[in-house]
Amino acid sequence: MKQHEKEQLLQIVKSSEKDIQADISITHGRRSFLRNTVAMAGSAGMLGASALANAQSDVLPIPESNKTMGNQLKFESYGVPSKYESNVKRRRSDILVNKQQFSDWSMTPIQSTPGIVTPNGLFYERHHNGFPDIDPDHHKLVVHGMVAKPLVLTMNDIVRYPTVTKFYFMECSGNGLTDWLTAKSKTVQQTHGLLSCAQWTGVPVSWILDEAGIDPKATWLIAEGADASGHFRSIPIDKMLDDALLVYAMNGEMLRPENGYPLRLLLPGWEGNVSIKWLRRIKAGTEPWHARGETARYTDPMPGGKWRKFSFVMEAKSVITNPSGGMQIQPGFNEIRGYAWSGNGKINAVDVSVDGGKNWQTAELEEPVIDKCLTRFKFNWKWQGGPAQIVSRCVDSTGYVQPTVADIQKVRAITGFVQHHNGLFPWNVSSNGEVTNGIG
Ligand SMILES: Nc1nc2c(c(=O)[nH]1)N[C@H]1C(S)=C(S)[C@@H](COP(=O)(O)O)O[C@H]1N2
Ligand SMILES: [Mo]
Repeated sequence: MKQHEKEQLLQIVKSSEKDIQADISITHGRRSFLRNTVAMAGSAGMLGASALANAQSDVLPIPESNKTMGNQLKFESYGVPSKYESNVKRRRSDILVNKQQFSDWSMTPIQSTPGIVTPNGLFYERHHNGFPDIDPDHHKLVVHGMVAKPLVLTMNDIVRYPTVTKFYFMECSGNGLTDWLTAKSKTVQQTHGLLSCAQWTGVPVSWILDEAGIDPKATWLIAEGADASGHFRSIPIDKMLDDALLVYAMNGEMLRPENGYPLRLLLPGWEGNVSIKWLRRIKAGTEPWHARGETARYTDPMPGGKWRKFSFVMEAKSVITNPSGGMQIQPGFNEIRGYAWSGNGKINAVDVSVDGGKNWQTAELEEPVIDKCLTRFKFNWKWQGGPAQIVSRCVDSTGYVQPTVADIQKVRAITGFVQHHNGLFPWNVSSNGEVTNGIG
């Protein structure tokens, strides 16, 4: 390269230093967007310059990591994320801070989980009395009550069945409970982080019930955990025979202790509370048992002071995760990203509004789009500066549209610890690019 060319190049690199950061995110973007951005930036040289810089080792100095030996492999280790990602962790709520950590929850940083799978170390936790340490060699599952042949199954018995592996989301019915009355969680981790998604492996409950010779007159079952809360719930038999799974693995490894090791129930699309962890017993009967978890808790207030029991399904819901509360955005291109999910089926469509719901545009759904699983949506937004309110709205495969808060108020009372709240959730963007909770 001739000297004057080099100087010219250095000049371009210098003047576009600020743009290099933008460039990095652009190379992750799509081609069509790449073209847009070049036009938007009004300088076709911007992309070319840093691409050249990468090729020119004398312009972009060779980093230390190229010159020194790498870290040695650690055999027989369990890998952990880069130390530079140490901010990505489960967190508790800032709004409701308990004095103890037994009946408590931790939330998933859904602003920092690309794709649809929640890594096991970030999967949200909800325990009613801590989590036990159970030796799988001593764990047993009993199936009894209205069955012809009661079963006692060890973990060895259970893993011998043929396997079924499925992607499903899990959401606590209390997800967002702090935000509808007095509000003001700051981040999407705190407003929506009792939500995770995994690839689960296990055995259909229907096979086990079949083997036990379930009485055709049985209509309800109880499932009970082996934890200190002795948590149990009554479950209608139709769900148990439909898609309920006895799960022992998630995301390519055995369950984590926090998530029910060595065995949990998984009721796809239903409130997390019925997916009993550390499962030790399933009993068949003809009516619900009116467990504490379905009387004192997990009931919905209705207009007129009544309470509704057994609201199992988590109805269609969506939320924007990027940008979201606590972030700061720059004018120009911002990809709006988020999750949509429905306990009743697949996500058919997601709309995004950048003016607080006055106008809606169609977002792109990222493959795969799976039944009762998190679905990713994306929307190309050019923020011109100036205040904005961004919000998403989803439609599921039954045609159900995610409701506004006003829609929910027509059919339910919003009071106390609001459960099963799937309302539209806006983020405010101020003219300096600050993103905050937009619940009025
Ligand atoms: N045995 C037992 N099962 C349980 C619970 C519990 O405290 N004990 N918590 C329930 C609640 S309220 C939820 S939301 C989910 C949370 O599952 P996770 O901790 O794997 O996210 O587990 C459910 N199953
Ligand atoms: Mo929950």
